[in-house]
Amino acid sequence: MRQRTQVGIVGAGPAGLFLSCLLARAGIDSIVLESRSRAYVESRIRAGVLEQGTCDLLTEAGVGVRLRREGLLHEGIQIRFGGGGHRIDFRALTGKAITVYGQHEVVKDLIAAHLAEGRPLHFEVSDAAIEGFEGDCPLIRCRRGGEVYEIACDFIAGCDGFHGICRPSIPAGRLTIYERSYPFAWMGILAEAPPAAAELIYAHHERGFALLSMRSPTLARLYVQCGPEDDVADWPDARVWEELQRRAATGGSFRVPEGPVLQKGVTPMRSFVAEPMRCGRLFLAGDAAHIVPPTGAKGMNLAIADVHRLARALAAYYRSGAMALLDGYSDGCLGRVWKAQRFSWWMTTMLHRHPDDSPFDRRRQLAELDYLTGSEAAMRALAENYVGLPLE
Ligand code: RFL
Ligand code: PHB
Repeated sequence: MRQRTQVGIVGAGPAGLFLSCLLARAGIDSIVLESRSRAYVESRIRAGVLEQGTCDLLTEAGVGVRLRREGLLHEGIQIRFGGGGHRIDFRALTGKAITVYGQHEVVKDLIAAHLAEGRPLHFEVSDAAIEGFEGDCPLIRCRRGGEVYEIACDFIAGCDGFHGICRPSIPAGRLTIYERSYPFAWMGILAEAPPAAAELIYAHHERGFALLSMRSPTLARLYVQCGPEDDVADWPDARVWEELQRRAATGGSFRVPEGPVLQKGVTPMRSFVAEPMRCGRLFLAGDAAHIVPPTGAKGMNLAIADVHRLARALAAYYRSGAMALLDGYSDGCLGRVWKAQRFSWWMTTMLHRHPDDSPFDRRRQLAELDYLTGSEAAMRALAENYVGLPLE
């Protein structure tokens, strides 16, 4: 079967789904192709922190109703080290806040709106491949229910994440890759337990980093720094709880509330940028173009900012034929991407234990945490990045 659309979108993560939503608002047709099942993408536990700007964009597009009702508004975070906690007050320092709302809930809301509006979205496609994007006839080819399915389009949006097929389809030599890996990873659990505190706690400890987050008043999302090669088998539940308790301990009676572990997984830590985020009529957005370590909570927010810019550029093109915004897409996105890269790298290096650190590095790291939590200027710099830099 062969169909035509204006924008063919590969990937139904936050980037692909929100792009389709914004394009529909501008009267532009799209078809979204996803390799996984609907159930899989709706239950994939990932990000949890939405910048205020991200919430505003989702709300303006009409997909923020449940987010406004069920999302948890947080006006600060706590940085914990040396057994003491230090609150960073986002509201006082920036006038803004963040919302804790699971990425899979955003995905559910976007899919529900998509299907309710009758827009095409195909799950469980296989063997997706793209061609023709360097000329005028981009084509996406895949298999759907065993049949060959082709989509001819004006533009392809590569929203297929870090392991997708769009970025690798760009001919060799066109992209410059900037990359850094880290000598640690995160062991993350979702537990049926109340959150440890009203706000997120980022804990730096001799034994490694720990993060106490949440999804709801009855679901905790918790992470501990682990080795880069560690596997869930290395981390029985009891070991995860023990490390959480030790790393988050204060001098007082603080305990992380424990409960049944519903999900467990390892998140590798990587910084990655592919430049430019475009090749002819193929535009990359979100994790397909860049990855940040999760310590700054920026990945999904960047994906949303990218497609906001892309949708605006495509709308200008379909209104008047103007290419200027499409031509400026990559540079426009990369300014924000690199600032988020810097912030995520900084949060990561400041808060984790680095296996090769010298005693000098160690003292400098503790001095940095001490300076951060004692200086209003330094706390404001963290806060304004964490709540999200202005979209334009
Ligand atoms: P996604 O979400 O990976 O979606 C890509 C989609 O493309 C599909 N796909 C294909 N479809 C068709 N054909 C193919 N050949 C395909 N190949 C892939 C995939 O199945 C998938 O559905 O990318 P997108 O949309 O760019 O969104 C990016 C975000 O998912 C990511 O940046 C965040 O999850 C990162 N992240 C966080 N971001 C935040 O903003 N705040 C956070 O608090 C935060 N915490 C996190 C995170 C990521 C984590 N993990 C697990 C990596 C915490 C963790 C633990
Ligand atoms: C999460 O709740 O999953 C979460 C929160 C903050 C981060 C990363 C992940 O920096």
